[in-house]
Formats: sequence, C-alpha cells, structure tokens
Amino acid sequence: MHSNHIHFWRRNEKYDDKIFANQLNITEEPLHATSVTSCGRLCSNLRKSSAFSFMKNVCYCYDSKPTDRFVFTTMGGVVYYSEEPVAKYIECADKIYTYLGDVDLCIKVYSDGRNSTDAADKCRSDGGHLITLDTAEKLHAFSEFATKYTAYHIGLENIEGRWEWTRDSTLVFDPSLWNANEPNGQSVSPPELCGAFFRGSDINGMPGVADVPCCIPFHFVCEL
Ligand SMILES: [Ca+2]
Repeated sequence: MHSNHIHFWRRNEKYDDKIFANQLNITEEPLHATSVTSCGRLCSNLRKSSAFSFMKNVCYCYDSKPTDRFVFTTMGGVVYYSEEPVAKYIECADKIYTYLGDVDLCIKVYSDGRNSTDAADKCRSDGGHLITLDTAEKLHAFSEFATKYTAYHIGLENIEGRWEWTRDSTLVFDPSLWNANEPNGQSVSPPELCGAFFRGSDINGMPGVADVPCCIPFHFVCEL
C-alpha cells in the first residue's frame, strides 16, 4: 500500500521509566531538548525515527518501536512516545481533500488549467501526486466529480511507447480503461503522450482515459 500516511507522536505509557538506548537509538549520543515537544520535533526530522523517549533535557530518538524483547535501563521520569499512522480520511480532511471511501482515494480536483508538469508540481506541493485511476472502480468513483466533456490531467504517461502510471510504474495499465476511439494520437505535434480522464466521448458518456498532449493546460486531479 501507499506509504503516504502522515504520522503523529502518541504517548505510550507502557515503556515509561525505561531507556532503550544502545539498541534502537539513531544518534550515538542523546539529543538535548528542552521539552517533550522539541524532542518529538527533533526526532521527526531524523529519517526513520519512529519512537522517542524524553527525560529532563535528554532526548533519545529510536529507529523502531521498542518491544518487550528489548533490554532496557530503568530510569524514573522517562516518558515514551511512538509514532502512529493517521487514518487516511483524517489526513484527507486535514488537507481539504475529499475521501472516496469505496475506493480508498483521497482526491482534490483543480479547475485552474495547468499542463501536466505544472499540475504534477501542484499535487506534490500538497504532499500528493497526480491521481492513479488504474481500475474501472476508481474511474467511476471519480467520474461523479468530473464535468462532462472536460479533460483532466491524471498521473498517466507514455514512456517510450508504454503507458505507465507515474506514481507506480509497476502497475500494469489496463487498456480497457481507454475511451472509445482512444488512444488516437490525434495531435502529432505536440504528440499525445499524457493520459487524461475524460467523460462523454461516446454516446453513453462513459468515463475513460484519452491520450492528450502533456503541454496543454487542463483541469487536473491530485490524490494523497
Ligand atoms: Ca487522443
């Protein structure tokens, strides 16, 4: 699954009054911190940090959560925190995205026109990506939000003749997602090397994807 969940520190009394240093600590020496909050902030800035303990001005950042198997030193007054993933729908609401529970997608539709590169940049600045609509279920779920006869940039690109989802190139592109008569390479210069969501190109208004020029500004859809 995606590793895009944000995290927060949760107080974990279970390991209070214990120091797990020398087995789990990320830095050789404990860090100096003036409060639990600043200790948490220091540890958040260290890659891989997923737990910490704090006492007075002494802050240990751990690279994994202690378990009962680990050796510890007893030290009264130590408080212990560990990192917990935030549920996706909470993260979604925090960033003013819309959560589509049926397909577990957290999306935002932008209606200012951008080319594919600028659209991807905007999604990244939200901490996300251009949306991956790799299944018919996701296409249909998103189509509720899409205006008919309007193209939306999504995270699909033609890389050396192969259609790839930009977020995860190991996902296999399902050709049944194409709109009727797509991909048609209608424009030659610029070539149609980006995939866009489009609804309404056939008589049933079925949602699907179409090949479009990457440089043309369209609405776009980000997901977290
Ligand atoms: Ca086309």
